[in-house]
Amino acid sequence: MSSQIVRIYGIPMDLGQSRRGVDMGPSAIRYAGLSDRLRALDYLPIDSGNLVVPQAEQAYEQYDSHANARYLPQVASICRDAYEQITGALQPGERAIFLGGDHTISIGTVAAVRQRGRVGVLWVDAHADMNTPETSPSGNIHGMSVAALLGDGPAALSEISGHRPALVAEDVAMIGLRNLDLAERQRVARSGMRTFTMRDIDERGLYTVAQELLAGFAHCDTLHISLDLDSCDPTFAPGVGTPVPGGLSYREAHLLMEILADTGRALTVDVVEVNPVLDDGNRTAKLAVDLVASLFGQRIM
Ligand SMILES: [Mn+2]
Repeated sequence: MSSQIVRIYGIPMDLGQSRRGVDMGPSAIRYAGLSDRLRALDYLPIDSGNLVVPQAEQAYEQYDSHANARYLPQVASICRDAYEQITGALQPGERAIFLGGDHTISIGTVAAVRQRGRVGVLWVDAHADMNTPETSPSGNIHGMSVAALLGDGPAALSEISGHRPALVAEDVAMIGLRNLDLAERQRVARSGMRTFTMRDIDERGLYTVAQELLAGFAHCDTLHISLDLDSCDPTFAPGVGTPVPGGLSYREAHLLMEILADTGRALTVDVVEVNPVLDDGNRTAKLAVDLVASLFGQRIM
């Protein structure tokens, strides 16, 4: 029996936020043994290398300080490249892993996987990434990704796939939330999307919350997991740009991935915001590899 293909794409984007080093995320995750782990699970990894992303120093020439969307033309262009490369290569039913880079990459990757049918998107994150340039306190686009996918904010971001919105609120859920701006809370509430905060997990437990979130994806063909490592507690995932205390425990994060794996429908995943410059001995990248292994079927027994 031939092994199932897993395509790997690195998108070393660091223009969507202000901490340097997240562009080294794809290398850190590869060094942590991603392909070997996939082979051990009997997959055939096919690594397409990294997309070309300009260094921030190069991109600074086109920096528009008035738009409150830092590096908007460059971020949009890279997301479009990612969208085109992924839609051109990914075959129906194939699995894929998209290595960030910051969470702006998902504007391209989610738009691409949404071409494969009704794909539910689970946003695993401490933050909602639901700002627009009008509401963002920082102008960092990594905090605008979901808003863009839902059709809000600059057209350069929201129309990557040629049709807007790339994603509808019924097809997305968020888990791990614990740090939202006021305007984001209002936008989340208006959108009607399903959210599962850390308080929900504290009160009802990860298992119950995971069953609820899966029930909400019953109408979807397959699932895409957008895994921001800042969803995990910074005590064991320190290598992220915007750590927030009180995150998913080690076992909660793995249990979520294991429950998603059991569905057999979680085919694609973003692994974003791993920053080896801020990390402690590459442990956040190693955690990322462990979580992907659980998502793709590694079991305790
Ligand atoms: Mn995020």
